[in-house]
Amino acid sequence: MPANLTPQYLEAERKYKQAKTVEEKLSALEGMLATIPKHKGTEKLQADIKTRISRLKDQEKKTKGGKREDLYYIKKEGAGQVVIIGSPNAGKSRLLASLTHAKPEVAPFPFTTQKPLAGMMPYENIQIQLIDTPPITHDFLESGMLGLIRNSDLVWLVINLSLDDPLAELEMVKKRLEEKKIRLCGDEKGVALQVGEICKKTMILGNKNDLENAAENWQVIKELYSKSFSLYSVSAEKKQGLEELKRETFEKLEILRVYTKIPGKPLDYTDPVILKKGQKVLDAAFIIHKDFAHNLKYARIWGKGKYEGQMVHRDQVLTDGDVIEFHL
Ligand SMILES: Nc1nc2c(ncn2[C@@H]2O[C@H](COP(=O)(O)OP(=O)(O)OP(=O)(O)O)[C@@H](O)[C@H]2O)c(=O)[nH]1
Ligand SMILES: [Mg+2]
Repeated sequence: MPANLTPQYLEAERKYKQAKTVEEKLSALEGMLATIPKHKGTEKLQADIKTRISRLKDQEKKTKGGKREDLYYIKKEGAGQVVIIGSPNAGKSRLLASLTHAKPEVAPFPFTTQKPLAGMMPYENIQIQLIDTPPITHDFLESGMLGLIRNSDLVWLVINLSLDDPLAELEMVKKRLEEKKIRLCGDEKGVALQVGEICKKTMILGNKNDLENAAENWQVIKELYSKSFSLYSVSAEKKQGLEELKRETFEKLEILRVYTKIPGKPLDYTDPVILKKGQKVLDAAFIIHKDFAHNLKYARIWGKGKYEGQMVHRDQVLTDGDVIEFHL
């Protein structure tokens, strides 16, 4: 039977032939495996690729002693950390490039991204950290991805709406993570989890909404998922829907921005203290300095639903935009 190899496969094979490092070779082989037509005529070739992958992985372990995992530890910066995940070619890297100053490689073939890359997305007067990642497929899920996702504050699951069956990709990614005890959760309360399983707050992004098929595919995904998840249709390329995406991401992160004022000193609106919804006056004082918190007598607050300069206790719950003046 003829193999009928696709241009995507041939492109991945070309990358493999040019690859110099183990990392590049592995990534190219994963690309070949993801794009090879799956039928009897290619079975031998598929097995051969899998063998080469496992040999290279062994070699990598021996020479690096697991260092690859370290690439996946990214220190949190800014007001929250969002990990961008999805299947190959979904537009994850384009999204990072459109929303931050980072310069990821973007290309029309799968497995372009080989390791995570962070960028800072400005939103009003704060910055939110976005992390672009290598793709997830049936055969490929870097182990470092699991820690990265677990440790993040929010996940964007990016789906390529121009595919014939984007729903299958969405479900594949969810399932692959569920096998590793990470449940991508939407807005539903009280999700029943398995022992050891964690729930990670997720927004589903239908990308490439500028292309054909997108509207129809989006309708199908909406019908099935809009009850349980927050869904956003965007075009990373044409920069459509990105403002709303930023606003909703801020909401999902459940962040509070408060401005602290020291009596007699001017107020600075450019550098808010970042807290989580539900946090109190005392938590804001702690962030400034622990001595501040210990010596705090009371505070005055300006903000929504309060009198101007209202006197409050240390356990007063804060609202986004509050100004606090500490009295020690
Ligand atoms: N028309 C259109 N093309 C897009 C859009 N977003 C990304 N692309 C194109 O889709 C291709 C893949 O984009 P990438 O950002 O590299 O995809 P990725 O998800 O990072 O892919 P991997 O790194 O392989 O996982 C590129 O040719 C992009 O220019 C979009 O919103 N609309
Ligand atoms: Mg990429």
